[in-house]
Amino acid sequence: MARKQAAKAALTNRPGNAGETHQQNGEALTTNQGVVIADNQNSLKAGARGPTLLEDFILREKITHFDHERIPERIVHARGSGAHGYFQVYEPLAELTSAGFLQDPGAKTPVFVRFSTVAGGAGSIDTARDVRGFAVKFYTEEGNFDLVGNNIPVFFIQDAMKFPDLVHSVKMEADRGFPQAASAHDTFWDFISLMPESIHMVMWTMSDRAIPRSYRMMEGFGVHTFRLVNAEGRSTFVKFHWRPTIGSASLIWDEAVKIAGADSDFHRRDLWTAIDNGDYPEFELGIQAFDQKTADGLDFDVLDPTKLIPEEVVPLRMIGKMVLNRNPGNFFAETEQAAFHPGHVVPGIDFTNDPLLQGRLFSYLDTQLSRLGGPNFHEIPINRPVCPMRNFQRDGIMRMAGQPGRVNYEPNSLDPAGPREDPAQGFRSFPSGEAGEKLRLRPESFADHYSQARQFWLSMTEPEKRHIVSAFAFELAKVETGAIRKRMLGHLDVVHEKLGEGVAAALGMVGQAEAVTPTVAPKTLKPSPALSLIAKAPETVAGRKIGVLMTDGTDAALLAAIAKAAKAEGAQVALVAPAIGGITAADGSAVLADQALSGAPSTLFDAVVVAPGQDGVAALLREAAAIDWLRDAFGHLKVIGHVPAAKPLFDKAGIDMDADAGTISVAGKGAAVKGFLTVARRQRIWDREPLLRTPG
Ligand code: HDE
Repeated sequence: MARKQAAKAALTNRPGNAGETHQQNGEALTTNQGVVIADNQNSLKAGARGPTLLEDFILREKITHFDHERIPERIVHARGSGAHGYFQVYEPLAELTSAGFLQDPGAKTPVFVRFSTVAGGAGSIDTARDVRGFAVKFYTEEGNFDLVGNNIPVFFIQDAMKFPDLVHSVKMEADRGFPQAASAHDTFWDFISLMPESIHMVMWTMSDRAIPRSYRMMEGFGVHTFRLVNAEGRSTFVKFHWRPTIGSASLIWDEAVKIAGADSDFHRRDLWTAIDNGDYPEFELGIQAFDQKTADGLDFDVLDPTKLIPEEVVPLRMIGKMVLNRNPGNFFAETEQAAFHPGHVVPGIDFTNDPLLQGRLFSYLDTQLSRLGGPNFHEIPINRPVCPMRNFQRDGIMRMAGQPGRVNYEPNSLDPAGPREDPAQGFRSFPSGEAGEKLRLRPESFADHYSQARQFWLSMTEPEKRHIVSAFAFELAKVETGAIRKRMLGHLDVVHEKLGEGVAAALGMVGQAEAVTPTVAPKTLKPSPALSLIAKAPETVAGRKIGVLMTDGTDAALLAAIAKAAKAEGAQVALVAPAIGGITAADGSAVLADQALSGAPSTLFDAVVVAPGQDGVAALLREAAAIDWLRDAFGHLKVIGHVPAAKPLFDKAGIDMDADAGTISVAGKGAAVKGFLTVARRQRIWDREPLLRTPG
């Protein structure tokens, strides 16, 4: 207390700052050694205009700490956003696994999740076309289990040996340092065009999956085949899946590009805001569990990470739910310092010989050493297990644990109470029989690179197919080297002639494909409807955001009706006005704006209402941002509610107020607003798309 008063006195009595009040009610500011700081504004100088003194230990401590504030960013997945929550299993899974956190439906296991993009740096945009990381750390009573997955169920390469090449090719080109967070450049497509095993994955990255609407609306996948092992030691193969309970949704490419400019933190902000509003993201955990016999019956190898098991072949069993209900208190301490590792498993979960997984088991521990500075990163609070952790590892850079005593080895007789191995409870690797020659070889069973790529194509709805064609055309149009484009067209012809033809036409390169002869001719597999996002999209506005454009003279009762109806369906509403100060509604009431038009283009919303007042609309006609607001909403296939007063704006934008099922009058308030929301549940008016853009 005395210290606090002294600090206050120091703050208010400083020469040159008389009368200023800095943090009157806070605790005293101190150095890292706990010394109270009297002046946090001025360095120590010899005379008012003299040189700064080297003895200013307060300045030097502060600046030195600042100079070292950054740690190396992750070489991949550098840009990410984290959230805390919990996981709860639906029913005991003892028949499949001995893992304790998968037994008790009454128990909540704390989790920390980090979603990420892969290619860009830590400060890059959120809406890049890219794979998203979906890493979950379960703090179980038996140790931490990390499920370090992606939002796409397959991967680019089959063997860890190729990972550095893949990543080098997709990152900024080495000489010029661009493009950032983009695969649309020569080195990436050069590599891909020479790696047929990557073709299946690029079908996914060119699909809508690679431009998710929100981290809350993405599926997640463990990718590799793992094992669950029960108490009797029986192993079952397993693929892990996450499913968002509000359904998956994606952006439209033009929208993603524009959002990148309007809000480069779009996904980070969305996740943060949803949790802040108590609108907690939820994901169900599903598994595909199968035995060796099923694995043997598949026409691909379950150890090959470029293949998936269609849900129609091995159905998904939902085993539990994850709820994300707390934002990090400090981004750096939690999200940045979180250290995930596929090798963090608990008894009852084990690996397979997937050669990509095997390589990852080495890589993640290694990367933490350089990123977090040494072998003690497990002591950082975000990484620390919640169960006891005791062993004879000692010392090293940044060791926190005191670890008193002379016994730091085992076996020992000097500390009978010290930690000992426990064969009954301890982790035991599944004793899979392994034998073979030492060799560097890709198994024959990994050789079919195109069948599942074709299956993916055939499983897509028409809009999704259009988007894939457009994405390939966009990316390849950015490739300067013609030979690479031609090689890629050859691969796409093998995937499916319609795909190859579509992309060639969009590029204006019909007939220029370089023929590719696959080692294994692709089979035409049965489509898997579960692979399409649009086909299984739930009709809902839950978790979505509705933007309402208002001006002076807007009907306040309409705004209230929209807010009420949206709330009832779990959607958020943002009121957008020409100025942040808000508007005077038709009834004379003042309505505050959530956002100003200049900073809130319609790309930030899932559905919109154009609700100007009779007089207010005139000002909008002079605002390019207002005209773009409407045009973009229409171009991005959104459902648009309107009032009669909006007519001049529609005319100026060249859009018919009765253009299609997605342009709806809300003038009737209650019932009309409900009608608007019912259509908005469809999320996009796909029929509009072919009228607005040709693939390419
Ligand atoms: Fe990663 N990966 N990866 N990866 N990965 C990293 O670890 C690596 C792979 C994934 O939010 C790094 O801590 C290799 C597949 C996620 O912190 C690094 C190989 C899948 C994250 C690394 C792969 C992933 C990473 C970078 C091929 C989906 C972000 C920093 C053998 C199943 C985790 C770090 C987070 C991060 C290596 C392939 C997912 C360098 C060598 C396949 C979600 O260690």
